[in-house]
Amino acid sequence: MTSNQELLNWVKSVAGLTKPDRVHWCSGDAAENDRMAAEMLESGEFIELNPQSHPGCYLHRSDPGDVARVEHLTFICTPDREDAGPNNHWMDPEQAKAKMRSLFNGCMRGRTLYVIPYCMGPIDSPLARCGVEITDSAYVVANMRIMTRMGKAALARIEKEGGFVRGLHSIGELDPDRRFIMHFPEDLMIQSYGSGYGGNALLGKKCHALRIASYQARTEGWLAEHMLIVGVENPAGETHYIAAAFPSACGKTNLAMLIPPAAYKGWKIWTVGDDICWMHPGKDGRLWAINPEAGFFGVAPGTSATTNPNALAMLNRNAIFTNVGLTADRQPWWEGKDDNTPVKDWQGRDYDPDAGPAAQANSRFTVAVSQCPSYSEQAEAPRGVPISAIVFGGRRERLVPLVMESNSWAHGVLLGASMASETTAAATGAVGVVRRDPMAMKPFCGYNFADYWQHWLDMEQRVDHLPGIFHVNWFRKDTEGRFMWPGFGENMRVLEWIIDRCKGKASAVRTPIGQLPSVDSINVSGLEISAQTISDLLKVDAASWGAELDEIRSYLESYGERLPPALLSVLNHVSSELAASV
Ligand code: OXD
Ligand code: MN
Repeated sequence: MTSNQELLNWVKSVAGLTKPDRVHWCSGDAAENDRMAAEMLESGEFIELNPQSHPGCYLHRSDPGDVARVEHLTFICTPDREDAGPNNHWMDPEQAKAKMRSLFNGCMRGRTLYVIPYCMGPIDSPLARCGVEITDSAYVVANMRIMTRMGKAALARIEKEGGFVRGLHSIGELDPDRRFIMHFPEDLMIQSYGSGYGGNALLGKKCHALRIASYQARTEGWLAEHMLIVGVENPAGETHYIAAAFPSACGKTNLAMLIPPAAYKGWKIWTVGDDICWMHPGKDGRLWAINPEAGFFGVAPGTSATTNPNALAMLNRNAIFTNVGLTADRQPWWEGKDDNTPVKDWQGRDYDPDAGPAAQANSRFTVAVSQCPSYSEQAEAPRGVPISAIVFGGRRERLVPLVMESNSWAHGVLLGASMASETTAAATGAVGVVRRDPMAMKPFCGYNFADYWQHWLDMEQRVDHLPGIFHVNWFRKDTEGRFMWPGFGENMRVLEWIIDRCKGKASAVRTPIGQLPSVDSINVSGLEISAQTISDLLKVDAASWGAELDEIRSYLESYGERLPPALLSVLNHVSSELAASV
């Protein structure tokens, strides 16, 4: 099994508590995967998709009450409540452990306990970190095999290094009243009960690579962020890497594998990651990033040959689909995919367009990053890729310009800290409501946001050649409610401006809220868009911004004494410049 005594003892004690019928140490090899898939086909957890059109693909239907992350049931458990901060739900660690102990007691009777050693990041990267997830869900094992470097190699690394993050998961009874996702950052430990879904159950993702890793990153002097990583290669063969943070379901996956428009002949986009980015200060004074994941757990609805042809191309083999519809010839289907007609909806009922969509709004695909046509070879580089620009963004119908650059690093931290977005279906709760989502980390930061912003500010002392910080908004609407910017592949034009700014090439106009492109510095060749629309996309309405800054101030001040004074002083500076500009 393993030479790591700590791991062996932990597995033994978990088995003693949960009382499974069997314990299986996952090797991660193909034979194991095939065997488990066959068992899941037998039990109905997997439904085989058309082997001609979708070889190696399966459909999984989750419990209808278990279809998204549950932020209200997700806790950070630190001895001092203040360390979790107002951005997190908090529970006393001893109380949380006792609660979880009683839930886990005997919960795996009749089930198999799977031990999943995994590595977040390239297996030989010094920037990678390991964990072990114990679960009673075969579906979780199959997903973890795609999403992480799982099995023998990860176990060998754990045995060499010693340390690992401990994650214990059981689907329990899938009862929403007995569902908790607990994090114990100081113990590098996660305990999750009562959900089999995505970020609640695949513990390497949000729980480890963001909540626990953000805590580790602060202690060790790096950044664990909710960001995609993309390489932009120009016709001269020069590649710049961009890390970009957007709240859930705001198009990160689409941007990560964008196809440049026809006007960008010779340009290429290289996908390193679509959701999580770990950035470390390098010896050369730059920030170097890895994608800790090995797969995509992407939102299916809306993914089509128009919005994301690269995604569609990678989804015809070795993929798991969760909560999508099914066509008569057993192909996966979701709203916006193509003009096939589904015969079954995501719950396996006969499809009735009047009874709701065929695919659940947060239905997902799980697929290896390496299957993406724009997959970057550099995604495997142990030292990571050097980041030229950090981009923050949100879904805002009004106010926020298409793109702007921060006036300084600290101002960039303010841009990130004051991010806001209209909510989507990725989490339970109301959709379309504006909420503050600093750095897109609101549901994912494992400690007090005030300390997190200080950590971001401190990077200025740690890194000699910091990336530029930008803010984008693809979602601004006109007075008739139509999107003003075409988005998708055309976002390339904004990426070009960003990279040119990093190279000191493109021109910008300095405003109190940031540096905006001069109207003719965004390349619109081949794009049907009026000069008026471009200027509207870049409009800064001082009165509305005054109100926005007031809201940002009261949001930031809700963090009380821990709020970094430097952040407040940048905000004061922006406010007074804005007031002077009218
Ligand atoms: C995700 C999310 O699943 O952010 O990536 O919700
Ligand atoms: Mn995400």
